[in-house]
Amino acid sequence: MNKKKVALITGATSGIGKATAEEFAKHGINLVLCGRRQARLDSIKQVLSKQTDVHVLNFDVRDREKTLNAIASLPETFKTIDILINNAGNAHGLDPIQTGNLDDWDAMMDINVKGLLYVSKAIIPGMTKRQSGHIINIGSSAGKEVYPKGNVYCASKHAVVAITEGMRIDLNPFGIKVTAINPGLVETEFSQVRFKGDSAADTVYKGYKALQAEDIADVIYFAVSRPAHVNIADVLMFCTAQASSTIVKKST
Ligand code: NDP
Ligand code: 8X3
Repeated sequence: MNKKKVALITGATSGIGKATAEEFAKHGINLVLCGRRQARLDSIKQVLSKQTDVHVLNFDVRDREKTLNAIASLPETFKTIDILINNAGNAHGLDPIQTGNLDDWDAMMDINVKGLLYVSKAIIPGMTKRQSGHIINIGSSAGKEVYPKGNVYCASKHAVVAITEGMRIDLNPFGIKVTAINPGLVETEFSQVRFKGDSAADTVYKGYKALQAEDIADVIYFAVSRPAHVNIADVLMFCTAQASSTIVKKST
């Protein structure tokens, strides 16, 4: 019998990460779920443990030591990470560069870029040693094009796309698959975080049907369930109403 795979998902407490955990659980993939909101980690674990084995880790990906220590602390049964979903991240603010907020800039570069690197640093040595594994980085359409006021968020996601390509090149000798999934507008808590609870968040997904977190989870599962010789390298996903970062067909 094939051993069950283990996936580590960052940002599993909401949105795309949570939906991916649910999709993986349905397919019997064991889960290491990461995030900062312990109550959510606990309740998701309680539900998904009915379908698969679940371990939770609470750490802020900005904290290098805590990130490395949390992953090093994994119990033996969860230590072999076959699939890494680097998903934790957000936009903070939507401002022209000339009035952008330094704390927002730090948050986006520290979480979306450096946090992804810290988590990867902790996981990759096991994959290179075993000469197998699959890393999926959640980029964005914002990693493919820049839109007004997107400046630093777009930079962070362009960095994710570049890091993904770099990983695919450097990890090629080890037979490790590396994938970037780049969604456009997805209806999650993303805009509540970006607009810090401001009512501006309420209008982002109005007047059209945005992608849902489950749509991204479907594609992530598709990527991880391909045969050994197939790597889905890079996916750009939009809802039907969206043609680019700035063109969205909305009802009036
Ligand atoms: P959500 O806000 O719903 O989820 C973000 C997740 O990231 C949460 O689980 C949150 O968990 C975690 N997270 C945020 N900051 C940190 C941190 N410092 N340390 C650890 N975990 C953190 O948004 P989405 O699901 O939409 O976003 C997931 C990914 O998808 C992000 O990388 C985002 O950039 C990307 N994306 C989103 C799109 C969208 O339109 N929604 C489109 C394209 C890409 P907790 O707060 O518990 O730590
Ligand atoms: C999230 C999509 O268009 O809000 O990465 O930047 S967008």
